[in-house]
Amino acid sequence: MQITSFKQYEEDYKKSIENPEQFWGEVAQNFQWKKPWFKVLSWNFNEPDIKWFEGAKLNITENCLDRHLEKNGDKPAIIWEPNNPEEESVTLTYKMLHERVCRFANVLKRNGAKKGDRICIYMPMVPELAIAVLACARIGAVHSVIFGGFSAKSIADRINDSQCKLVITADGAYRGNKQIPLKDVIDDALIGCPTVEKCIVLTHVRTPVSMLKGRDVWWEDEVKHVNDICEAEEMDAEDMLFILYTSGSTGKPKGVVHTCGGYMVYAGYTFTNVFNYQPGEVYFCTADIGWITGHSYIVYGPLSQGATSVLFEGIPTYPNASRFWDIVEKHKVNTLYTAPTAIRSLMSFGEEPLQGKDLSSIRVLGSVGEPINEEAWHWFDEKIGHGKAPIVDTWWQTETGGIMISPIATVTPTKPSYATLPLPGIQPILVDENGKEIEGNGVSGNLCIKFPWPGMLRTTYGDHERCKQTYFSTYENLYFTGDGCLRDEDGYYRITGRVDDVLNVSGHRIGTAEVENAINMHAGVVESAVVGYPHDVKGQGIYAFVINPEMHGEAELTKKDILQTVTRVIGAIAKPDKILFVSGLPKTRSGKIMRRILRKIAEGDTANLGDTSTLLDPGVVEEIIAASKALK
Ligand code: 7RM
Repeated sequence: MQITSFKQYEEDYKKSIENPEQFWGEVAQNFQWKKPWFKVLSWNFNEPDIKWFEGAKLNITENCLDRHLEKNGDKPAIIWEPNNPEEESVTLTYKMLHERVCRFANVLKRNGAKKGDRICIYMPMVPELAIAVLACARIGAVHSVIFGGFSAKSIADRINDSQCKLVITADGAYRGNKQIPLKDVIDDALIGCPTVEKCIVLTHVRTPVSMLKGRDVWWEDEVKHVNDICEAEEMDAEDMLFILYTSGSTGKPKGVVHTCGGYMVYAGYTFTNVFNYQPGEVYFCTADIGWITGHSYIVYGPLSQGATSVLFEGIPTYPNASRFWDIVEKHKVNTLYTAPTAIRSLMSFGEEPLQGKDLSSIRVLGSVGEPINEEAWHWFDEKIGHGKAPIVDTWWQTETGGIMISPIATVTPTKPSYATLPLPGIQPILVDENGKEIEGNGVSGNLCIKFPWPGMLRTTYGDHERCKQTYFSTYENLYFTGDGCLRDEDGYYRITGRVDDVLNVSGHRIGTAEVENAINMHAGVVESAVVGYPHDVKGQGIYAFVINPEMHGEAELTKKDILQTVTRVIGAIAKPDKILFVSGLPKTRSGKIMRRILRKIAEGDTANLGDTSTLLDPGVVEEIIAASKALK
């Protein structure tokens, strides 16, 4: 199933469009099924109702573990690199990982988990996180991984939305020179989570934690009570595999649902092709498993292909800005898959951190999460790839399950800042505001997908209508991505960024409405409006316009109070970079905030505000401009 020439890409692409069922049926033969499907695809984008590999039975962990044991049991599956470089790294072979997943799966059963139950995972980037994820899949429980940067309130909202029965966490996490008290945060969250019966706690930093009798148990104790034999639960191709919460343009994050069969096929197929993975190579994706990139391209994609996946606990700048390069040298990394924000941050340290580092193992480079600017692309290409490693700029989303538009390493000619061409099976189209298709090349519009692919979301948990409204109602019969895009003269795609009220801050997806709601929860705040602005390292920064709140002490203190509130309500990742106190917001006569104007002001482009004649009080704009210029 690996594409090795551009001609083959073109042929496969053509075939995937002319006969999608045959194409994906053949791809799916490369996986292990307990029972075959009777229909490859049935679909309806209006409902939406999408089924892939109907009737088929499988367990994704048999594809990620069992099937590799005979030939590759002693091959490394996961290489764990700890936060502290002085500590030993840990290698888990496929045999070891299989054993630990089975054992922990039995722990889950022992604690009352069954097929279909939802389990929340809130853990540091340690091997046990991958083990917990796979153990859920082993018994057919649905995992909902929550990134370690989210607050207790965010966790509680997610746990309650999907009614999780179990939580898996650790005492704490290391992040650079900081420690995060994960169990404390979970304890706060669980005060408001009546569905949670048990909490399994891994010892990692060994900080003191409260352990509630009857609810909390230690991971290390539990694994002593069970053996390591656990037959994989037989799952229907369309049974739920996991839920992953993601931000949209409305206030509340949505639980994106992925199912077993299609997701497995898509994650595995895209992994092996996009990165041109070769047996024996070491692959390093720097994402966190708390995001979709970690799900698909640290855990399921690589392991389904028998690859060696590096799992890194720390951050790019700890103990210094050489860390990634030290890891590359130490583990002889062949593929490095990271985010533009990390590249830009490391660029800012200059070349000194690269001195003496052996990066000669690198064969393929990847970028994900946000548009990559040309400067960062060239730096990555020259300084890291030494002009010899193709860069795959991979465009995709939590909702798409896997990479959609991207070069295929060693096959597709690349172009700086272009995601280039759709992968086989993907039918992108550009539309105008009215949903009319924009044909031809040298055009731009809103990016939609007009045909299903196996890895696409099936619903949003507990609210199918919301899935329909968000993705399938903007344009009839199309999946709407929320991204703007241009297609150049060569038919190459370049993603230009979100066209809705979703921000991309350091590759993290954050809804402006979510941040506004959090700010508005601060006592004394009446109203606020949040927009994004260009930020050198983060891609986008968060700019909050807040109507003069009641102050206690200096304005600067009140700003800090507001940041604290946002940290409590969402998490530190959603803290505004700039807060401007204003006496009013630019509103239309019907009371709608004109974000377009605020965006211009946040960008510092106040000369071209466009039409302001529909504003209720145009005077307020002058005041905001003056105040914004005074803000550093
Ligand atoms: C994988 C991931 C999705 C949003 C998406 C885009 C942006 C992601 C790229 C990109 C330009 C890329 N999932 N995005 N990859 N923009 N080029 N290669 O990031 O659900 O967290 O975010 O991220 O706006 O809609 S996500």
